[in-house]
Amino acid sequence: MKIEAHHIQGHNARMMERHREDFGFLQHQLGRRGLDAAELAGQVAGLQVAIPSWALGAGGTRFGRFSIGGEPGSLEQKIEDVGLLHALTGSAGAISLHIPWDIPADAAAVKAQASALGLRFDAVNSNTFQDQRGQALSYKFGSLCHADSAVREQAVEHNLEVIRIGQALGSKSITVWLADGASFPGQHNMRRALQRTLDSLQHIYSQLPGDWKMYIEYKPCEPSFYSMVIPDWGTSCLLASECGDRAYSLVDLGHHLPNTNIEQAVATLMMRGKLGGFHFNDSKYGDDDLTVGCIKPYQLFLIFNELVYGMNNNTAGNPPPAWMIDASHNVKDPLEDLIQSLEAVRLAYAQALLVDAAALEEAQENNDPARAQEILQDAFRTDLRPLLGEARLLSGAALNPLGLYRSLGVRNRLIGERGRATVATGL
Ligand SMILES: [Mn+2]
Repeated sequence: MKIEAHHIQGHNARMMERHREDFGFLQHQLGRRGLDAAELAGQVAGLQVAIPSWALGAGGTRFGRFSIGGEPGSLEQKIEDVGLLHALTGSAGAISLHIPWDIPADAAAVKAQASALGLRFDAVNSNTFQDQRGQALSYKFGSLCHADSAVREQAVEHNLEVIRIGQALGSKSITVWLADGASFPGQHNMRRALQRTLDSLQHIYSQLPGDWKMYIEYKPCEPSFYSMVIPDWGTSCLLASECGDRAYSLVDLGHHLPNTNIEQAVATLMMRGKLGGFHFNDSKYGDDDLTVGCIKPYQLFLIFNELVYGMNNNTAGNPPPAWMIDASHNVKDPLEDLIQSLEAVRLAYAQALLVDAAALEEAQENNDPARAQEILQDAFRTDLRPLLGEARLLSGAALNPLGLYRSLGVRNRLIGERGRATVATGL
C-alpha cells in the first residue's frame, strides 16, 4: 500500500476552503502579536520525528497481546509503514532501528527503499535486555554491569555490531538503554555495578565512529524493581560526561518517577550541552508508553518551551536533539496512534514557538509569577491546529492525516495485503 500524490491532492482540495478560512483567522490573530504565521509554519514543517521499527505492530502488556491485523512482518514492510506515515503527515522522515529485531539482510537495498520514501535512518538501538536464540551467555543478571567480565564483553560486542549495522544504513548515533539493575536489596554492590557499566560504556564509546554520537537512556524502575543501574538523568549525564564529548543523555518521557519535573531536567542538561535525544510518550502511572500528549499536554508544552529556550540560548553547544516516538500501542491501531503522536509533538513545538521570550524574561526578572503564567498559557491556549495543517501543506502532506488514513481504508488494505495473522517484532 502506498499513498499516492493524487490521494493527498484530492483530499486537500476538498478541505482547502475551510483550511484557508481557519488559517487566515490564525494569521490575523498572530499578526496582532507581531508573529508571522507563515514563517512559523515553515519552522514547524522542519521538525521531523523518527518512528521506531518496534512501534508499528500491536504492543502488549505482560498479560496479553491483541493483534491488530496487517502488521508489518518484515523490515521492508515496516519501512513501508513509516513511508505511509510520512506521506500523510510530512513529519515522520526518519526510522530508528532496533537490533537484533530488525537486522537488514541487504543494507543497501533497505537504504534505497527508505530513501525513495524520503526517509533516513536515525539512531540505532541495541538490546541487551533479552537473550536471543543461540546467545552464548545470559543477560538475566545484567549486561554492561554484569559480575562476569565475559558477559560484559559480549554485551559490548553487541553494541559494536549495532554500530556497524547502523553505519551501513547511514545512521549517526546509537542509543543504549539498559535493563541492568537489582530487584532485591543486597543483590548488587550498587557502586561496583555503576563502575562496571561506566567501563563498558567507555569501551563502546572508544570504538564510536568519529561522526557518531552515543545516547544513554535512564529509567528509575522496571524491570529491576529495587535499583536500576542508571536510574535518572543525573546518573546518565555523569556517565555521558565520563565517556566524552559525543556522549549524551537521552530523555524518555515515561522514564521518571511520578511528578518529576522533566522540563527542569531538560533545562539542566541543555545548560551542560548534554541533551542528545528525546523519546516521546505519555503516562499516567509509570512507563505506560501511551500516546504523547494524550494525558499531559501542558507538561509537553512546558518541556518544549525549555527545548526552544535551550536551542535559542545554546551557550554550551548542545546539538539538535534526536526526536523519536517511543510508545507501545495496545488498543489503538499503531499507525493511527503514531499519526496522533506526530501531531501532538508538532503542536507542543508550535505552542512553544509562540511564547513571548522577552516578556517572559521581564516577568521573571521582576518576580511576577502571575504575568509569567499568563504568557505561557496565552501560548498554550492558542489553537494552532490550522498552523500544523499549513505546515503539512508546505511538505505536500495531508490536511487531515487521520481522516485520509481512515477514508482510504489503509488498515483494511494492509490486512488484505499481509493477512490478519502477521506479527511485528517489538514490544
Ligand atoms: Mn525509550
